[in-house]
Formats: sequence, structure tokens, C-alpha cells
Amino acid sequence: MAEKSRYYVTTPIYYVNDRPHIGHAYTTLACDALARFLRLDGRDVWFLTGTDEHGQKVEKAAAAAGEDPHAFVERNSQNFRILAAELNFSNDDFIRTTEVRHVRSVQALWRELKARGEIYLGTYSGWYSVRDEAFFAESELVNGLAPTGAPVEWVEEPSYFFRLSAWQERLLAYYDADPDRIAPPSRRNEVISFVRSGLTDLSVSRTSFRWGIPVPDDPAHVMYVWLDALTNYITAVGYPDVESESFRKFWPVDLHMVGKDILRFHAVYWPAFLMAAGVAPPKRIFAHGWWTNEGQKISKSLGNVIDPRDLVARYGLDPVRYFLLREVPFGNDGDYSHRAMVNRMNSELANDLGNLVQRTLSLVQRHSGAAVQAPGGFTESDQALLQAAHGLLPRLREHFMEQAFHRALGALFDVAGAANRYIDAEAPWALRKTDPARMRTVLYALLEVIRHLGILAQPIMPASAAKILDQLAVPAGQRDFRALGAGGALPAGQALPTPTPVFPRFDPGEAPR
Ligand code: ME8
Repeated sequence: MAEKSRYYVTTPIYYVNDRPHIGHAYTTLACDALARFLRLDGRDVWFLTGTDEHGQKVEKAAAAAGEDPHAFVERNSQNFRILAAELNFSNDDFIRTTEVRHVRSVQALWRELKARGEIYLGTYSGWYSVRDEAFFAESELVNGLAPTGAPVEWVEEPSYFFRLSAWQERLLAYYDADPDRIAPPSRRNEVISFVRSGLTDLSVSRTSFRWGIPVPDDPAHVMYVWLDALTNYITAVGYPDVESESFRKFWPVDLHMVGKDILRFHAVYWPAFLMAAGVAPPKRIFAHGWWTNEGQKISKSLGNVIDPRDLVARYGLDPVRYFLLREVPFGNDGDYSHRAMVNRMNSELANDLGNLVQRTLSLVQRHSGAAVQAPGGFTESDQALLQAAHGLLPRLREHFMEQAFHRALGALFDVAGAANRYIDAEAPWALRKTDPARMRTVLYALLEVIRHLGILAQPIMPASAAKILDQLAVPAGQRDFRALGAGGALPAGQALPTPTPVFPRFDPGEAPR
């Protein structure tokens, strides 16, 4: 049971060469929503994020800033921590690759690989892209650049190699063993065809710069930044202490969430490193899509990098969280635009959900004694609506487990839509005079539906959902998923506070900045 209920989810650890932007916020947000959902569903969750602080890219950025790399990474890592707090992320840990626990873990992994004959000394000669922190063969270059468009430099130096070529069949067997291992399916196919096309040994150390973790017993080498970075996922749960409680409990990881740019590192190199060291590989890796800004690639040189804090200042945190997970089928690429954002805020949050809550609560306030009133017998339409609300949890569970956040929100808003149609059809404001008992039943059904929507919206919009539940006077101990269904229903006689709107409309007249 304990084994079944635990869940370990990770974000990539972000490079500290730059400030956090919307892409970083997006990946961590998706993990946050999932972690919150699973906790409310009674699971024992460990949610990890952090920063990737070694390597040439960071070293160069520090030099360009005229700073010592230690001070530079300290300051920039802090920006990611601040972002996590400002976006209400519920991570359980924040790991930095410059921490002692991590250096110890990476060196232990290296020793293990070395002892098992998986690493050997040779000479690397080929191309390297600092921006991608990746090696490329001549044949992979496109017009003299990395396939990502990044510049490359020629590297020729002594290097340790990992015997990746020996892992092809075992990697294919690992993908085959579980069709859900890599998602979405299109990405899984890409990975499989890459591995099928043959693997070459991977350079895993460098001698031409110093900003990295020294190779044990050969300090002229520092470790390849990706070997260093990927290991963070096991460091955080206690590696090399594989008998520790946390390692036994949380490894293998349930989900590595990444952007599509770094899938190969996670789905090919990382499982191979782990299997080669005798450690179980990840259960699942999800590679989500790429955001553009008003149709354009987001890049520093175009000057269109979106700072998530600016969005939050402008639209509010929960609308931004909602937009990011609703606008794009999770896994696909997406485009941020002011128009799309305002559209979601006004037509869905304000009109569909906000209005439902506001209309119902105002009626209760004005015509139903500002309290929950016991219902009479339920009609078929009452029952249909209540059943739709009661049926949400299994549907959402399925969507969250597949990381289909857009579908989960779609399901929630389907029920909000049904409740809006119900309130229009039942017209409780008219029943007030003709049949007050029936009005009380209708309002009761609506309050129950809103209670379900409030509880289930918590993973995506924690603060707004809390406001909804506050207005229903739902006690703190009645907000997890055990309170869903008729068992946790609002008690008759419960007084309700004066309602205030939860989702204000955004004035579309305001010009985009
Ligand atoms: O790659 N749209 O760090 P990184 C969506 N340190 N997501 C985006 C995005 C965009 N436009 N831009 C960035 C690294 N991301 C390594 C990871 S893990 C062991 C080491 C997100 O700072 C997305 O998750 O370049 C992407 O994979 C990640 O940021 C890259 O962050």
C-alpha cells in the first residue's frame, strides 16, 4: 500500500546562466499541479525542482557578467527559488548541483560506473555546442551549426567515455516493456528510432575548463555537465545511500517532466547511466511542447522573453496558472498572446465559473437566509447534475495520470457549463415566489456542485479554489478528495459569508504592453 501510494515527480534543473522565463515556469507549474492533485488524492508525494549550476555555459555567463562563478550561481539560483514561491509552487525540495550532497552522489555514481567497466579513457575529437551543452558529429551539423541552430566549436581533448553503444538493445527492451514509458507517443517513437539507428559512446568528461565536478582520481577532468545534472534526481532521494528510507521509498522516480528539447538526455543517456550503475531507470518521462510569444520563438536576441512575474502582476497568479495549462493540449507547442489570455480569463474564468459561483451565492445570501438549506427530494435534473459532479474525480484522476491537464480542466468546465444551463433552466430567482422549497433544493444542488469544482480546482488554482471553498464555509479538513461525493456534503444550517467575486473580468480595452 505504502509503495502504491508514493509518487516522485521532478522538473528539469534549470541552468543559472539566465533569469527564469515562462518556459521554466510552465514545466514546474505542470509538476506542481500534478503534485497537488496527488496529495489531495491521498498519495505520498515528493516533488523536486532545482538548478543546474556547472558547465561551460554557466562558466561563460559568469565570466561575461564579470563575476566569480560561485557568486554568480548563488545569485541566479536564488531567482528560481523566488519564482517558485511567487508562483505558489509546492516543491518539497530544491536541489543545486553545487551542493555537497550532490557532488558526493555524482562522484559515487562515477566510481560505480568505472568499477563496472562502463567508463574508459580516450580522446574526444568533434563538435561541441556550449548553448546545448552537447556533442555533435560532423554528420549531424546543419550548415555548420548544431541541429538546434546553436554555434559549435571544435573540441579535441582527452576524455572519459561512457559505453553507450553497448546499451542499445537494453534501452529498446526498456521502452518496449511499458508503452507509457515515454510520452506523448510521437516523442516515444522519435526516441525509439534514434536508438534503433545506433548509439556511439558518449564523452563524459572535459579537460579544457574547470567549472564542474572533478572526476574521482583524475582531477584534470571535470564531469560532463549532463552526467552531473541528471544525477540530481537520485541525489535528492539519498543516493548513494541506496538503502536509505527515502531512496527505497521514492526510487525509481514516477515521472521526469521535461521540455522536448532535452528528451534525448532523459530518455536515452539517463536510463543507460542508471542501468549501467545497477540502479533502476525512471518509470516515465513526459516531454511537453514549446511556447512561442505572439507567434514568435522566444529568445533573448528578439527581446521577447516573457517574465512570468510580469504576467502575474498583470493578470493575477491563478489566471496565469489556468491559462498555461488550459490553452494548449499538454504535449503540443503553444502560443502565448495577450488576446488568448484575456479570452480565457473573461469567457471561462469570469463568465463560466466566476458567474456560476457569484450567482448562486448571491441568491443564497439574499433569498435563502445566507445559509445552506436542507434540500427536498431531487428531480432527475438535480440528480443528473450532482452525478456529473460526483463523477469528476475518476475522470480527473485519469487525465492527471496521463498529464492531460487541459482535459482535466475541460472536464471541470463541462460541469460548470452544465450547472450554468441548470441554473438558467431551473430559474431559482423565479421559484422564490412560486415554490420556495424547490428553490432551496436547486440552490443546494448548485452549492454542492460548486463545492466539487472548488475542491477539484485546487491543484491548478490553489488560491482561487480556496476562496470558493471559504465562501462555502468548507472547513480545512474537508478539502481533500475524501470529502468529494455525497458523504462530504455541506451541512444544512451552515451559515455562509457575504460573497465576493473570485474571478474578476479583465478589461479588454487595456492595450497590450
Ligand atoms: O536544459 N517553452 O536547462 P534549461 C516551454 N539544465 N518550455 C521551455 C521553454 C519554452 N519556450 N524554454 C525552456 C536545461 N523551457 C538543463 C536541464 S535536467 C537534468 C538539466 C523549459 O534552463 C523546458 O522544460 O535550458 C526545457 O526542457 C527546460 O526549460 C530547459 O531549461
